[in-house]
Amino acid sequence: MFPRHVLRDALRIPAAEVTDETVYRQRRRLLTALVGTPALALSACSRAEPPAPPKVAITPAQAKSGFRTDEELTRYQDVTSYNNFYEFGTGKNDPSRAPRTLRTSPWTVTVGGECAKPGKISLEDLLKGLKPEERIYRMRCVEGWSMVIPWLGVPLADVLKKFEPTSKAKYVAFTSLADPKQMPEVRYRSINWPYREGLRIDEAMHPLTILATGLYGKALPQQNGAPLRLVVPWKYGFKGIKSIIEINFVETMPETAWHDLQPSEYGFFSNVNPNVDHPRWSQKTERRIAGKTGNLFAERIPTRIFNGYAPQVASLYTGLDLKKWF
Ligand SMILES: Nc1nc2c(c(=O)[nH]1)N[C@H]1C(S)=C(S)[C@@H](COP(=O)(O)O)O[C@H]1N2
Ligand SMILES: [Mo]
Repeated sequence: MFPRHVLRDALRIPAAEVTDETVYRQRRRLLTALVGTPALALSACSRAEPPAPPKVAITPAQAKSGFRTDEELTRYQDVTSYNNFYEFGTGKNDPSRAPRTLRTSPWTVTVGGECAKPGKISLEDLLKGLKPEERIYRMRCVEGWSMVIPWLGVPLADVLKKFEPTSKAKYVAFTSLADPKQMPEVRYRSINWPYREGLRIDEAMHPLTILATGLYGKALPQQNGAPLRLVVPWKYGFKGIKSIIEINFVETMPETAWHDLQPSEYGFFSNVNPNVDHPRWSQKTERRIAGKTGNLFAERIPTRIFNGYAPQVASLYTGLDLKKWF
């Protein structure tokens, strides 16, 4: 059962600023809290572990073929004004319109768990010796739109290796800042703050996975997750956790913000998959926001399995039932 203040906070979300989806989520959440839904409660509790991943080596050439795409880029103005960053509001335009209250310098990241060298480290030291590279990635949001974004970032693997993960590090858990003084929406319970995400260790170490520090050759704007966010191009956008302050190596599958909110709708893996519908909508097509028009009424194009990155990542999931482990 949710504490009373959670219900009150949930009800207080201004309707005008909330998408249908958010309203729906809140209602479901309240219903679950008030009457309890056995099916949801059950799936929330079942934390069975998926089969161990196959040991696969991705050749550098294979990986590199995914680092760029010739597809038309999404304009800077669209990448930076149509966002999901609930800490700054639940509307797509809220994060870009929010006052610049996030203090990104100094920025400290705490790294811990199953590793030989845990510690609290400044962003500068975290990135020391690593040169941000440009990666042009297709990005696909679970809500059905997609973008092509030139990120600046470093391979996550290079950062993680500095902390010497042990053999018990089967997953990596990430946590965002959740400071109501810097992030106005954190006062409301649209999400169980802090925002949390996770990857299996092989996904985290995959060469396509980056920690982004910029886009279009410039530092990340606040609304895109300054100063440091995750980018995993074969997964739905919500895996790309923003404004990261904590990284933990863990032995069991970590809880994630969206799974916590609605386990029947958001799985841990969240690989882009046109063959697995979201319970309330199809995932077969996407609206590509790109080019000069960048408009929201663009024609829908077919969504590809693993967002088109199957040559690079499909082997990570050999033997995994993608319908079960969505
Ligand atoms: N901390 C945090 N990270 C987040 C979110 C959020 O609300 N809070 N939204 C996620 C979702 S749903 C998407 S689609 C992407 C959007 O990233 P973009 O705004 O840079 O395109 O950020 C993800 N990372
Ligand atoms: Mo998303």
